[in-house]
Amino acid sequence: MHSRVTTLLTWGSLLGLSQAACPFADPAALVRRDDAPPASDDILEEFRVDDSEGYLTSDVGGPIEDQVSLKAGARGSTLLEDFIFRQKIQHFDHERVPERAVHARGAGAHGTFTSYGDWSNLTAASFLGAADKQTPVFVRFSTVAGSRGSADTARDVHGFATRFYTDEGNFDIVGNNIPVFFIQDAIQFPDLIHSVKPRPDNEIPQGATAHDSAWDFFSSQPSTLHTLFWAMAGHGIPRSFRHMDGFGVNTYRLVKDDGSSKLVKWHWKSRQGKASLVWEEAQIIAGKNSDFHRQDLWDAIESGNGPEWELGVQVVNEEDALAYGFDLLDPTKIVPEDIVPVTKLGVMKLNRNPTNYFAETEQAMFQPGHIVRGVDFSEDPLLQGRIFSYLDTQLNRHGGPNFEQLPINRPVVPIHNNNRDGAGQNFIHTNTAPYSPNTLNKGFPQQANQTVGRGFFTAPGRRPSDEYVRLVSPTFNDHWTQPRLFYNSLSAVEQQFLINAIRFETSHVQSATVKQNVLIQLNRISHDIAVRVASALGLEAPAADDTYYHNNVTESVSVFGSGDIPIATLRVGILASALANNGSSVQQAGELKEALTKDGVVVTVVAERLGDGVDQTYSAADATGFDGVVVAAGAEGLFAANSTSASTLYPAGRPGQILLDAYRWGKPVGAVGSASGAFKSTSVPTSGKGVYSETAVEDIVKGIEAGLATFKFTDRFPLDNTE
Ligand code: HDD
Repeated sequence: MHSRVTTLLTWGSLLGLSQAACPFADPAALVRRDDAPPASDDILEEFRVDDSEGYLTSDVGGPIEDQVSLKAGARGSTLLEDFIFRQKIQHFDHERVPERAVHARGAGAHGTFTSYGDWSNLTAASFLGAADKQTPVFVRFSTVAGSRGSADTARDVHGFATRFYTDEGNFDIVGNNIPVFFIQDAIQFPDLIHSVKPRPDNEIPQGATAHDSAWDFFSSQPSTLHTLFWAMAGHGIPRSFRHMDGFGVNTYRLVKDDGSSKLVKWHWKSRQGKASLVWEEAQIIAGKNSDFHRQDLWDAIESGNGPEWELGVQVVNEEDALAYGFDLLDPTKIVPEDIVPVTKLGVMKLNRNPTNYFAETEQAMFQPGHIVRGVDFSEDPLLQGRIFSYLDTQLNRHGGPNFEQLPINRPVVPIHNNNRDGAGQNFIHTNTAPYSPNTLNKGFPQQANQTVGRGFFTAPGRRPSDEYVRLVSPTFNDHWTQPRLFYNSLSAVEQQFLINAIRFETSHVQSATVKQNVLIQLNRISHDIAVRVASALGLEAPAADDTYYHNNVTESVSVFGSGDIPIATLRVGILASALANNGSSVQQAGELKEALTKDGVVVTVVAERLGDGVDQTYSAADATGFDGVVVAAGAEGLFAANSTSASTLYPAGRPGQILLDAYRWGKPVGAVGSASGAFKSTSVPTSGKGVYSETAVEDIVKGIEAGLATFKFTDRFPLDNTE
């Protein structure tokens, strides 16, 4: 490991930024830097410690043995003198840093962003300054409410935080997979989080909003309703991190070289498509594999199928901030994509897993305040508060002000300023005049501004809107129009899922007042929703109030039904028998596997025991691990209720349970030839959408692949009988 400072100076001189020949003195030298930092697809390489050879050492380098402590005799007390013992135990005692107050559970990955073009017509941001320009990125996905060890598939908003290591400093888009937020003013964030976190007395429930305080807050603070609806729909339980879109949520500004600006909303559009689990499936996964999402991301990257998202913006003229019937500064509103389409600026591919979870993912410290030249904030009061909160929280997590020097947080450009000292200072500054202005260091580092040094645009063109007040803007007052827009834009079955989710959550609420308040708020969005939720709670819905209702719809809010999900990396389980029929079904499973694998599908052959073409046992497999299930001919005997092949190798009825669950959760299911008997034995209909019963292997492959692209056959889920 060698010093990063050396490297930074090397890059600095490559970029014309070394202290010795500072270009800031000469504006002519300030040309746009379209060349990305050198070979930076692995910016952490120099910090890695390779333990593949050498002796164990103490923290200060002396070779040691550390398995037995120093004692006063073989049976004696341990001696205080044992510095090896003390160092080892002390380090262990301090291994943890405080987990994130929210978004504690997450997984990260490295990748590259590639700009589609020169976007200087929109922004001076250098990473968007040229076609094919590449910028290293690190992304961390997360859930919000659960603690670090909670289950991945808890129903929740999901974090989608991206850091661009640009050649003009770090730029973070700290977003979510839902385009809106619960509150409009950052000062309410502690209230929101205290209400959704577990009860203060018994710390129950973990990573869930199905409890009184969450719904008390939601129903008392109607700004939450829009985000709540997205979370209660499929967006709260995505199939994977790869299958969700991302949003910057707050409105930002893009600023051009001439200082003019536009308002923008950031979007990440998944190239894997959007897909979600269904609730029962998500609940079962939470027990079967609480690492479901991080495993999926890791496996996809390890197999060379790293996920991709296109970065886009919705661009709105400054003077149009109020033109659409809501305020662009209000983070509880979407700008409907049918009104302002998304302009795609570039594509991000994640292609490398972290080498060390703690050093990279846990220590990644994102901030909405990390912006680069060409990006500016808006006056959105939620964003304004976020700019403070993230900086502050990093101080708490790291224990000192030098967290930006951690390898995962360092920019790839040199740092020159007069910030000094503090716990964990890594840099060895040579400037003996660390203040500004100075003459002793010839005025360096010099001040940069909009005209010299490619400095930040400081709030270009921004003016105070009015006098100081502690007031919610009247333009923020409508909380019901957009939840209804969202609901109207869902398919009938998605609407049903949303209602079922609210029924599930509010059935856990004890307080009669809270339940009544929930119905009052739902009724302002839709009388139908209020009636349907009330019917499950055994309550009366309030009378309809037509003053709130409209029939508008928009696009891009659904997670089911696009029918064109790319099938590569989706998982199919082939249920076979290694013991019946001389294992002929395992042989057929092999043929199915070969054909599906060619198209990138990840196939697991399941049978009673491992070996000879069998990847997994029935005792360990279940439908949560597969996006589709096929029964190979010859295995049907395992599914019969009075099966003679009943085995003690797995829990009774497991093969049938896998098939039935897959069907019930809307997944494509298939059977080859005689295996269609498995459908009958498990009461799975032998025909219908997404059910494939064929005699030829190639026909099953064709069917199941089409079924995977559809992903969920939503006609299998019953709808309420409504008028
Ligand atoms: Fe936040 C973390 C996203 C509002 C305060 N937030 C955090 C993370 C994401 C978001 C993705 C995890 C970053 C990571 O992976 O390390 N937060 C959002 C979005 C918001 C939002 C999209 C609304 C637009 N957040 C928000 C407000 C506040 C915070 C209003 C406080 C006033 N958020 C935090 C925090 C966290 C955080 C406490 C915890 C850990 C961290 O910052 O680094 O400061």
